[in-house]
Amino acid sequence: MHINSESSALDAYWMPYTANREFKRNPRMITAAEGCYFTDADGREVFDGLSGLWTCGAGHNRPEIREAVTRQLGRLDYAPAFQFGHPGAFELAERIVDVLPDGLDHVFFTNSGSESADTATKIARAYWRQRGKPGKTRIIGRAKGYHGASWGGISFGGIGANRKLWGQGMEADHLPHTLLPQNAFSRGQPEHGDYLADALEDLVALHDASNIAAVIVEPLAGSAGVLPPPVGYLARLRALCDKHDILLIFDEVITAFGRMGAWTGAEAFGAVPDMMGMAKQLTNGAIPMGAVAVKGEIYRTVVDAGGPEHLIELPHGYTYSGHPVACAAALASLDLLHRDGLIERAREMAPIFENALHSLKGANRYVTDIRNYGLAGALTIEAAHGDPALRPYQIAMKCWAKGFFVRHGGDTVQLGLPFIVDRAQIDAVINAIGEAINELE
Ligand code: PXG
Repeated sequence: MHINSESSALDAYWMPYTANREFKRNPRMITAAEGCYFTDADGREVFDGLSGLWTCGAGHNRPEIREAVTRQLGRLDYAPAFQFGHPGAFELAERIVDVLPDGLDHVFFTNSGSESADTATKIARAYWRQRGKPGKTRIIGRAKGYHGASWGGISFGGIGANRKLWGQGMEADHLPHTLLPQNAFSRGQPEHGDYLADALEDLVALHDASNIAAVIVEPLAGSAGVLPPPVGYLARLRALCDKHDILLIFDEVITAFGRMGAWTGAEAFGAVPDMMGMAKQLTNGAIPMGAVAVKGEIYRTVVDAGGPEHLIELPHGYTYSGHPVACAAALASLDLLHRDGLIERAREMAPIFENALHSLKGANRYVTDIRNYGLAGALTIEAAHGDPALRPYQIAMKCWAKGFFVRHGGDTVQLGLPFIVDRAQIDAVINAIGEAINELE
């Protein structure tokens, strides 16, 4: 197959979340990866500034994960997920619980972040029904939230571009987002905006808490362009959910397993949800897998109300829930995070990254905001002729040409550095972004 010029060879594949026409005219084909670098079809090494898609913090092609996957495939390739088990899934659930805040002590496996968001919100409704409150069905998300591409995710998600094509979704409401102009260029958690959590009171006044099942938010909004929570915001949201008997779900698909310089966003920001969705870094991106952790009371309520013991308590799950090969990859990945101290490493590198990223303030035209936490960061770029997406796209393409993969999304350029990144690599990617911005028309 010719991958550079013969666009007809690229026609059949309808690529996800991709500008298909542009890509097929200008393919960026990745053929190998090692550590912090991709190799492209021309044999160039390209620095991976997003850890895959926030997935590969431990670096690419780690032999420990590769070997665990190979071993597992040689022993047990698949076991039916329903009504039968295999040891890896039970071990992994325990190992996940070990690194989560106290209380989140049961784990349901999915295959993606979207399925984790769907699963958590379905469990929320099941929980209230089994507690004798079947009216509590409404799910509240947040503007600029991203919870995946399923009907649930696009409904309680809050990114307009991901919603407008589809029309009617499921019922959902949205809290206001936390991107305040007075917080521009904050380092780490912004100072202003904890009061934005109080908008939940308005939704309770509108619908009554007897109709509300759960609030779902990302502790740090990722896809919308790295929005760390204002100081005190998540604690305030937690207190309001407690006050009104509403479950709080953290979507930690990007934030869990090290990106925040802590095991979870809950740990980093000091607020514990009732349920937590995970994916991405769980297997270091090597095999698709997601998970939802829930508090014991939620598990017990649903399971104890399940009727006779031979009946299924929660008629929910996926053929590949807890897939043996995914479990093997996740166990090996968790081993690596522990053994190599990669959570601490991410925490140590975070201030170095913060300084480098914020050096782009003022030095460059068009940069209207810079945000960061842990090893996640983003720049907001001024719109060109009313098109907010154009300059971020141009910056990302210029970076790619210079040998750096950075993410462009909406009016932002985003970075999610590998936990194994070093100072020189941080400086190099920041310099490339700075140059790219200065080269804009
Ligand atoms: N929740 C959150 C918080 C996410 O970030 C999903 C759910 C959906 O996960 P799946 O595995 O179903 O795609 C995500 C995914 C980006 C980017 O660059 C982010 C995601 C996916 C692709 C790109 O911001 N997040």
